[in-house]
Amino acid sequence: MVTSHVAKARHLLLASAAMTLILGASPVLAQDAPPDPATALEDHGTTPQDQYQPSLDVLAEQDVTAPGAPEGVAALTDEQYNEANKIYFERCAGCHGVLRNGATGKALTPDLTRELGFDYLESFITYGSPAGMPNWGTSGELNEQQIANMANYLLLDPASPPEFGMAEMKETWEVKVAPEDRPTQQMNDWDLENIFSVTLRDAGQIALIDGNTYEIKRVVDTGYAVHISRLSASGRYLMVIGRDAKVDMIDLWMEEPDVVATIKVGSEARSVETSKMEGWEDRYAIAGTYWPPQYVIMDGDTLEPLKIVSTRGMTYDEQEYHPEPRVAAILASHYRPEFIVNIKETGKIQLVDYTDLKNLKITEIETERFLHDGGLDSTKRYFITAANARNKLVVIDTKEGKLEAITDTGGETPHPGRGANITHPEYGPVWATSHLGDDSVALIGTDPEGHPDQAWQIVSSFPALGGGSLFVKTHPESDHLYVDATLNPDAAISGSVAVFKVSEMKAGEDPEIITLNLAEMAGITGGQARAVQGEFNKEGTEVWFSLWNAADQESAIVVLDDKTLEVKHVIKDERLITPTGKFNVYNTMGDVY
Ligand code: DHE
Repeated sequence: MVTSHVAKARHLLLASAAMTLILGASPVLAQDAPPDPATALEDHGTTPQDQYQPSLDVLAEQDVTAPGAPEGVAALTDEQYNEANKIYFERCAGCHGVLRNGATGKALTPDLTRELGFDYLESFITYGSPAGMPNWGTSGELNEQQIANMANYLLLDPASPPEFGMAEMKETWEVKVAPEDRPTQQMNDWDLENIFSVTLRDAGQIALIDGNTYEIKRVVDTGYAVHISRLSASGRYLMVIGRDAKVDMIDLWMEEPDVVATIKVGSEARSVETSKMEGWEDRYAIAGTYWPPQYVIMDGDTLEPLKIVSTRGMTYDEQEYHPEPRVAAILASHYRPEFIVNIKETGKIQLVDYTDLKNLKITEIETERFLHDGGLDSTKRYFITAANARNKLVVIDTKEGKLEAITDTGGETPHPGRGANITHPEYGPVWATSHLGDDSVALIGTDPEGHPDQAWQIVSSFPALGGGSLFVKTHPESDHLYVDATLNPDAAISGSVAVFKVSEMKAGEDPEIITLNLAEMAGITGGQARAVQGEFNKEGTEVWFSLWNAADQESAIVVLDDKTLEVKHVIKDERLITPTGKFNVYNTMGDVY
């Protein structure tokens, strides 16, 4: 039951797979054809998914000593090595790995790079390759001297960033207000369940905004390039994680909600979550890191680190050792006292039973490589997550604790965020994802009992505004599915969202797109304000979008009436620097999406 749009996307996928084969894109750089300067720019101008690779900015700032140079390789001074190292972590490590062992990109260890030699590396960095390597030189992003320095750097041994064990964590751990000194009831008059925690990315802060009055109640300092917020099951504690792996726990019951405990759990991180199983509410928090590759379970009242688990190990398929499998999304199960942990490069999902940390039980499920983000279906029983570089959705039954399905989305690089649960008039309950690499939205059936023929099948795929989409959103009370196109290079598209009427969706037909140019509607003229990540208020009557502009340009949050699709309010404030993610307390604590 796949529409023609999926067939088209499949055709494109096959074509690109064939091209990859011809060019010999394997995990080893040596098998790539040398770049042809004449076609370089045309073939591989940077795509939205190329842009969306992790930038390990925190590791980039660490000072390292240049390693010795073997015979035939020029030595670099500490200054040159650090300059190259910074570029490597900011721009290359996301694909090629911290230790240069390869991830979605190829391995760049010295045994391979020395075979290729300086000239080859220099031209590869300059022109890139159609297999996905950006053209750093011809795009003007790096100058000749920087490229020569990078080619030389790749011939030397990789810098190995420090580990981060219990001693290092404890050194950074601080309980600012002990549990016994905290309020025993809510001390402010905020409507806590309708507060939005808004990421102010480049400011390293979050804004707490009242969902009823749109007032910025408070701005709280958090970690560097702050990433996401999650709520404890009771809704009292807000956990915020920065890319520097700093977790801040904010007590929303205080007269002036503020950080009551903080800890740094590594050098680079993206995810934090709390225990949500009945009887275990607010007991534990967990944070996963990109570096070192591990996760840590912490006390839910104080963030005291209790148990660190390394994710280093074998890939699920080839069963080869991977030294740095990053931790991507983490969710709390509502069916079992478990955390669901996506381990990216090895393609494994771990169900971590937190009832007995001394005798820790982990169910490890083989799935697919490059697991990234995902969310629960409307019953909260199934976890659906994207193995994004493999164009797949993986479905886990969190009640039975096992793999349910792996399905190709028919699009390129699915990126659902938490996804969106809608009830399709013909297919019943389905979950939606959009894609970074093309304009398609895919709906997967999620109702094995009511609609067994459609369960875990892509029942429909239709176009939205364009590639570069990051998030889809809906609410149980809404008849709309919203799809952004944040990383689309065209400003008219990246500033807009597509809206689809759920009740009018029909099998075999592309639904009508309603396009809302939010940047225009909010009156933002400077820069390129990108519409990103819709989030509903508690009642499901309004949807909020960030208009994410450069730090020195005006940004805003636009509030739409979900029924009329008209602007209800625009929040503009000089404190709203680079607003991105928004997390409504009620929806986030209950996984409502
Ligand atoms: Fe995110 C979720 C990783 C860049 C905004 N992002 C996630 C999750 C992961 C992740 C693993 C899932 C967390 C979870 O559910 O536990 N993000 C990464 C990256 O590796 C990447 C691609 C590059 C990097 O260097 O960090 C990246 N992310 C971004 C951005 O540039 C975004 C758009 C803006 C920002 O603030 O950084 C961004 N990511 C978000 C948001 C979520 C998220 C808003 C949570 C969505 C939700 O609805 O829950």
